[in-house]
Amino acid sequence: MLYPKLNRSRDLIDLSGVWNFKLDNGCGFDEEWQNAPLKDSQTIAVPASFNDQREDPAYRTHCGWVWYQRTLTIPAFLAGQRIVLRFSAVTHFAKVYLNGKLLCEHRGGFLPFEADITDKVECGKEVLLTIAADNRVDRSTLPVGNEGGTAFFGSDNPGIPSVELVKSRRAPQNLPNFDFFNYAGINRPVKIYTTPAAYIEDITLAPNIQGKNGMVSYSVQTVGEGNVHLSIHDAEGKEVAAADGTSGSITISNAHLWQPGSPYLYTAEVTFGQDCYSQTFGVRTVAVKGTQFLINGKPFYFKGFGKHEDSPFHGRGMDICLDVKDTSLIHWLGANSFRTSHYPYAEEMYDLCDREGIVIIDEVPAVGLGMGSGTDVYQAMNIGDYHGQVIRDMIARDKNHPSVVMWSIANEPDTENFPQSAYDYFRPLYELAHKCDPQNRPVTLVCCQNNYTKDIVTRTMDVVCLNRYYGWYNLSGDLDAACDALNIEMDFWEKQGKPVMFTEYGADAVAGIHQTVPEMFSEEFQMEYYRRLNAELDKRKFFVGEQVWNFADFATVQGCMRVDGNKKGLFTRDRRPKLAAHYFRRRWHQIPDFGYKD
Ligand code: E8X
Repeated sequence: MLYPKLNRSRDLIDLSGVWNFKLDNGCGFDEEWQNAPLKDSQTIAVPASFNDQREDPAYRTHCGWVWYQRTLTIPAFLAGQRIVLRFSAVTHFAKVYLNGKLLCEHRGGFLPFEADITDKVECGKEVLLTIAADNRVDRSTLPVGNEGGTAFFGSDNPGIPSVELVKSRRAPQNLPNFDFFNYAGINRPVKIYTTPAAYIEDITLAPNIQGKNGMVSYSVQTVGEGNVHLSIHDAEGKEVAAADGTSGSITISNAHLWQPGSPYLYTAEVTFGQDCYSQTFGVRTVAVKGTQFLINGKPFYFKGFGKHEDSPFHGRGMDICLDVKDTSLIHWLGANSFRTSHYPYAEEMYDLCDREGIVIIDEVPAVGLGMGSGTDVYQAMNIGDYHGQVIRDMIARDKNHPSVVMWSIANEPDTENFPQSAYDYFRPLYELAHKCDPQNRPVTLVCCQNNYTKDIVTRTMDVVCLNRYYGWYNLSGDLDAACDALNIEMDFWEKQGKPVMFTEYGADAVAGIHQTVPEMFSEEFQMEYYRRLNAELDKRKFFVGEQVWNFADFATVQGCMRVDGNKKGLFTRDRRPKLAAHYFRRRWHQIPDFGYKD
């Protein structure tokens, strides 16, 4: 799916701004709020989560539909063009109305969707655009919500009569089975773009390297009549190759390779009839060989984090200034990568990482797939087809980014309690990800701290990605025991013959808590935790990466184990460095991107 762009053949209208907004009290659809201006509405900023924009507690606790509305007029001079309304993300379910008529619906809060409105609007005449968004998470959504139980890190002890009775009769609540605040609404931009009647629908570019040359196989999906021409330009704008036809292969002589730390982007200028579109790409290869993760044939070492799209006021809303700031901090730290935990991020962040030479592990919102040791979540939830659709859509959106080097098809699913059921669920999804990716990148699943001897899924992935908390959630505070336990597990993984990396390890540190003798929640303990564990991991040749949890402190559900959110950040939520950030800055500037474990 192409990112909407303004160019000589396409117009672009950004609908960001202040819209009208209203929480649904349960009457919205019965009263058909889409048919007329919202009564008693409030102002709301788009794009951004709605949750932090007002002092009304209901904005934080609301469970159900919210309504957004604005008017717009497509300029009369655009008559004759194809007109498309595009949402980069509406969380978690959207119904879109034009002048009260249902235009489209979309399930899923982290990927774009669009609708051709050419025949639905009259250029030059005002239309009423209404979006109903549902913020509920439950057993039918990704991410997964609990139903009638407790939220992640909930504190309810089952069986207390008064608690059980009240839980059965209190107002419906979102009970996320995940450790981040359920920010929702129109979190990413809403745009209108135009194309000529005959247009370019999609472009796929799959690079390879032969000797000094780049070999780029391409395909261009089009609608209508016309001929396709491709012109490849280098970073200086000079044409270096060209081709005709909807698909084929192009050779770029003496290609500049894209690689972490030294990104180089080419641009494929595609024309088709009156339409044109420019798609950047990088010449690079990604592969797993033995226990190595290779980029351009060289063994890469991941230095980085799990992140979140999370900031005060915007919530999970796109904050392009913060994205630029975060890439600056990634370079400041000497890091080279992050995982889009636990959902695909805004497209703009991937473009930024393409330009900044930062590597991405791209993750679907499959988080919370677990219901304890007594329930086979894969039997209890009928979500496999939808899970596969989300994998397809994420790859379709992000396939051309050189920064994306691996797909993660889930975070911390239950792979321990019903191992065969887990394997039967994930094997087809693993194969689907490989099949959908024109570049056939490695595929992984991020494994929760578990009985790794029972888990028969994690070891089948191309890279073993582990979230481990020895010294925090296990053997809490005892770093000698933590190192001992870590080494026992690493001995197990050494026999698997796969590359192994940490996609999470960490400790909460409340900024400002300092101790001469490091204990949990102090900045000194967080730094000592990493210092001790990294010393053990450095001894393992098959260990190919350290992604800490988390880049920055972030908002979570309320819970007895969260003090104003999750404090495992190297930075505070407003990006102030803790001691551990300075530790990693020293460490990571000494560790090369390639060959660290040679
Ligand atoms: C944590 C992280 C959480 O924020 C992340 O989204 C997923 C969790 C650690 C494993 N991984 O809690 O900080 C939780 C183990 C359960 C005891």
